[in-house]
Amino acid sequence: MRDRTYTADAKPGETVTVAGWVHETRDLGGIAFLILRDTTGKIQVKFEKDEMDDDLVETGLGVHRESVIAVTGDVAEEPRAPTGVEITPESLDVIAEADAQLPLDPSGKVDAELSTRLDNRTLDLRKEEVKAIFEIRAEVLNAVRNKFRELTATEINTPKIVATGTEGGTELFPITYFGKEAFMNQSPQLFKQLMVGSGLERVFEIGPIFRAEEHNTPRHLNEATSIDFESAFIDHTEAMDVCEAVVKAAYEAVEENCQEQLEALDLADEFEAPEGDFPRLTYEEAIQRINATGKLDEQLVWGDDLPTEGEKALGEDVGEHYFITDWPSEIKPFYIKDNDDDETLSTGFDMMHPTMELVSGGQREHRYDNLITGFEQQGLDPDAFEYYTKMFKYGMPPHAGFGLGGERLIMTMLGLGNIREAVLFPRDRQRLSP
Ligand code: AMO
Repeated sequence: MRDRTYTADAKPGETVTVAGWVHETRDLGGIAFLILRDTTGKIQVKFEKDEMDDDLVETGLGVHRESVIAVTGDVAEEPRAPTGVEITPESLDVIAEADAQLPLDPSGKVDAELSTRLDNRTLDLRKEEVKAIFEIRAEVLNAVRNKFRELTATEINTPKIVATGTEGGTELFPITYFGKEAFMNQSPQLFKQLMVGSGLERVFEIGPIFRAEEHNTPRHLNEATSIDFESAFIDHTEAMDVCEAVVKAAYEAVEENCQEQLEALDLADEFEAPEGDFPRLTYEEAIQRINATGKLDEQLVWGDDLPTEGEKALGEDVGEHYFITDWPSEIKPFYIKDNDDDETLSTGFDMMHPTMELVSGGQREHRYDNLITGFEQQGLDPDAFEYYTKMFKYGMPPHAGFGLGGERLIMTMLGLGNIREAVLFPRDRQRLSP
């Protein structure tokens, strides 16, 4: 529609054609109103029954809510209208009539279960506060991308159909690939590492990862968006600096560019970009602090992975984003380099929001022999990864990087109760469609 005007741009004194959805109609007798909604907002359309063509009034007031219509008419100031202006229609076209019964109420007056919302995402995203989440998500990804580019990283895209997994064998989704077994990739880990040895040196990727985890929890997805970074000639502490800069850039962009969306989510007053350096705790300090909270039934000992309740207790204690460093080597994956001074410690790190883990990263093992030993120690067959290991024989620089969970970043930023709220069409144990 070339001559369409967004409702937000309709100015008093103009004659415009607006197009969108029938948000509601209100018939007050001699006068009636229709509220038309588009992506920029809402506008009131006024029907003065005695002064207008009967057909026009009948069509305008008879059309079902959520139908798509176009209205042409004069715009006038009207302080009592929701946006201060209203249109007196000259013509009204019903472009796509909606059923009288809708599976959920986009005006938000009637609450719907999350599953009903996810089954009807089109209607769900007609709600301002739901649309706002995805506008913020787009802003976050844009800010992250800009920050990486500013840090001279090149955006890459790596295969999602692979021959081997990297993040634990039980979490792989097998598929059939021309009669051979293949898998959906769990992480671009090995590919991004291969690229630090290429002419690119420093790369990032924003793309899907697939995890066949059995958990059906509010913070796990079976298809998630991973924000990955990897760079040659940096160590894990420099990777942590980049990680911190990227997360801060995402918050700052939302604070600067998404006030309207934050208002729609009722977060405008409390939203704050993190300031100051994120504290860096060692794993040992972390377990001591968790134990000291007394919130766990059993005390944690060296070598334990941090249970969810432990992360929660520590997060409450720390109260801001923080890193956990110096993890025991034995609980970090084969590609993470051990500490040069103490090989029981790794260079792996996690970055945490007070409520959950957002990032894993570390310096990588770039020495061929150590890498092969690492595979064997984790019970993995190095031959299956030859495409990867052999490149370590042809000049692989020291390197480090991280993977940041995109949906967890948005979930924690907006205080969403369920990670599915941050995904248009989530994939979980029960949900494969839409
Ligand atoms: P890891 O497996 O810890 O590390 O994943 C990195 C981050 O990705 C997010 N994430 C998930 N989000 C939602 N649902 C899931 N099932 C899920 N799995 C992971 C989390 C997590 O912190 N290759 C390493 C990264 C690296 O070392 O560069 C990796 O994949 O926020």
